[in-house]
Amino acid sequence: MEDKVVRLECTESDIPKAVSWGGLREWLKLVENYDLLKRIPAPVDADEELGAITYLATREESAPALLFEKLVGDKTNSRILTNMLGSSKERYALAVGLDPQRSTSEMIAETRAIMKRGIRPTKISKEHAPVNELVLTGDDIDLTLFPIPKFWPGDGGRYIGTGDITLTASAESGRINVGCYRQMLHGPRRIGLYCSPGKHGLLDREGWWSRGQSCDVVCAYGVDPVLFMVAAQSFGIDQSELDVAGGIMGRAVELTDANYVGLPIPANAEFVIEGTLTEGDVLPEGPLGEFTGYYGRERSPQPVIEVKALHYRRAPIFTHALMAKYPSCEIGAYYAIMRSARILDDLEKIGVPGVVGAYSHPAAASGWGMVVVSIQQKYAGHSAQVLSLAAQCPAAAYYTKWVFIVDEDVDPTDLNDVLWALSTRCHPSEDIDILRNTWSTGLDPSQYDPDSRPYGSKVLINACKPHRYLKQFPKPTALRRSTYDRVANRWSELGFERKAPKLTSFHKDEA
Ligand SMILES: Cc1cc2nc3c(=O)[nH]c(=O)nc-3n(C[C@H](O)[C@H](O)[C@H](O)COP(=O)(O)O)c2cc1C
Ligand SMILES: [Mn+2]
Repeated sequence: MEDKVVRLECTESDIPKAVSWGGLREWLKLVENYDLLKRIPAPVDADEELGAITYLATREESAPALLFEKLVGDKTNSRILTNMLGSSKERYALAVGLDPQRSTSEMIAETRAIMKRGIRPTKISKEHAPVNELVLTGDDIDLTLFPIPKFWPGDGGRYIGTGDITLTASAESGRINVGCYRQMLHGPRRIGLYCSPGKHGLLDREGWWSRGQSCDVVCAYGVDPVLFMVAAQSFGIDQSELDVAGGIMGRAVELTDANYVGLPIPANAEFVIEGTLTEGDVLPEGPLGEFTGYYGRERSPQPVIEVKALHYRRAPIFTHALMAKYPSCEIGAYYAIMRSARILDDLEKIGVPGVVGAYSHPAAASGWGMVVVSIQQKYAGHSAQVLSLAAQCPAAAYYTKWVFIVDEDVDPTDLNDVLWALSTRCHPSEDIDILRNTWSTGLDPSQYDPDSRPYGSKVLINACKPHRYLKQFPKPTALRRSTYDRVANRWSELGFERKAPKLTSFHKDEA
């Protein structure tokens, strides 16, 4: 059973100075040592079969990362990694250097600390960059030779970019952005790039286009888990995800000079392209099976990357992210932990007191659908205040439909606990409010017609004990501390294999 201690703070000694691994291949060895990687040597077709195997193997939460070592018809010795992080909080912990045994709440507290560090990237010489093992330019490049998957039967094509990172620079400030945007392969040197409105990669390219210039891009399709995680997480428009990744790892991201574009390339990546986006150069793109468990937006014209240079390692490992219902979605445990950490940061910044924990469960459309916040109630109206603030704070506002507030004795990361609070402390006729026309996405299928989809709505559910009856509210059944200590000490004598579960609250007289 999971340790349920709820911790808001963590000490310096809880967080690592730097991660122990140096690149994707070393990280794979690390997770293999923990029995969290499965190699698949049998030949697998990248056309739907790879997607099907990934989906079936990840229908349970404990599924390992999957390294496909042989792809049907492939002559490039490429390998494909799926479910790199998925629903595994252990693999998340091993990526960011935390103890994989920690509870989800503890990981959220520790994630807050490492996400604040920020370390700028460093440059290494081209000769020392592993990604330069093989370099091709111009007509020598043919991306169609590599095994590029089509995941779902209704996907609009083969997607080279799903578990990718995409670098662009701001034409004004030079800030380098790292985003994860899907990329459909059109031909040997042509890749479609889909960025939603407001995403930094889109704003960057429009900045170049408005000056009459093409926009340089660098994309990597075999990346370490930290670069992938920060690329898929939104940070401030002026913030470089490269600095955030360095801070999380406790050491600088290593970059090297490109051959063609005015951007650096990640020196330890497996497979990197340099290219340019020119205004007006578009081709039909999409759809792609999405994190919602549905196909996303309709096929539409999207900008095309003209590929100028290719850098890769021998037997490159492509990282690919299956988008599917939980627990098969690549955006799983890591995203839930990071999003929850950022919600707690936002609430702390606002200055509201008494916040204890928060969690966006990944089964709720990759953590976007639902947020639970726990507080220690300090005054009348406190729970309603935090509930509203949580619903609209920057880290939680997008998409979220279900916002719950619970007392501090309820662990937001434990759905059983949350359902207990909902079923015993919430009085629906008093405790439910609805916000309308809120920030959402065209990918939410719940509104038909699709034109009204970007407008969402949110239910605010107060599952705290009613403040005016806090003193009289029925006491939850809880063990006497002295009895707990006595039986916990005899746990193995009683024939149980593990330690007795930790408890955080006890019978009132002795609390
Ligand atoms: C596997 C995966 C695929 C994604 N695909 C897209 C996409 O095609 N277009 C998009 O705009 N965002 C996509 N996202 C979400 C962005 O990566 C995310 O919003 C990120 O914050 C973008 O970086 P930015 O904030 O620097 O723009 C995807 C995320 C993941 C994990
Ligand atoms: Mn960004």
